[in-house]
Amino acid sequence: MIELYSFASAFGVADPSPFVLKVDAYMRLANIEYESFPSVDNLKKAPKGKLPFIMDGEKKIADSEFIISYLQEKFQINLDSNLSMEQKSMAYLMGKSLDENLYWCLVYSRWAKDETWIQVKKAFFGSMPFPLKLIVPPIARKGVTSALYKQGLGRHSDEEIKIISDRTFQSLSNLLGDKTYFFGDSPCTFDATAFGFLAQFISVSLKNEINDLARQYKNLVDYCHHINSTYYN
Ligand SMILES: N[C@@H](CCC(=O)N[C@@H](CS)C(=O)NCC(=O)O)C(=O)O
Repeated sequence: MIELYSFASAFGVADPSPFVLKVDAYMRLANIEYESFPSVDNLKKAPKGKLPFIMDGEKKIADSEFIISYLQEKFQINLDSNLSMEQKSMAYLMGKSLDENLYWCLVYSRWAKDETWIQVKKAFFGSMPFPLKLIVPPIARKGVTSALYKQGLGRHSDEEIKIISDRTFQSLSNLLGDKTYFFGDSPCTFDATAFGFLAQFISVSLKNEINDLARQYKNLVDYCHHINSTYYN
């Protein structure tokens, strides 16, 4: 059976990482049996120093994109058979926009904004023994905000990051329209990515201004509810 190496459930979603949740959702949408091994210590065993990775027997595969292509190949799954070449190409680029741009808005909303940091600190570091729980969180936060700055998003103002986030949510809402899934009545590979990300803003118990922006789009909220109730119950 496929083994999924993840962080651990937090904020009311199966995993606080959109990349882990993407793979988790993909396996549910594609009806692949798997077992989860949640632990932050998995990072030490991760081939690229990031989660998720999967194990298939002795094989270790890292990175959500390569994990999904591995699973497609191994189980001969094609959730995108109804999509035209143009739709497949659009879906790939849409996924990359979430992976490479919206991801950093999420990181900013959780780690840089004080209102959410307090909750994130408690969830990620709250169980650490004293005095580590005092020492580690500010060091980790500094590392993440420095990565945000180096990536570039962290150089924008709070207002600008909210504009970028909202334009992404608005675009996703326009693309989804009144369909059940992004490309029709059945889920395709992009839905795993869309849910993996949208649930991090909409389904989580965290409250902040960026999550509030996402929650203004009723069709995106309904989309998350629908996937949660269909695949996560
Ligand atoms: N390109 C990777 C990105 C994975 C990623 O960035 N994971 C983050 C969590 S959201 C991580 O493991 N961060 C831990 C670290 O950088 O130390 C994928 O698609 O799986």
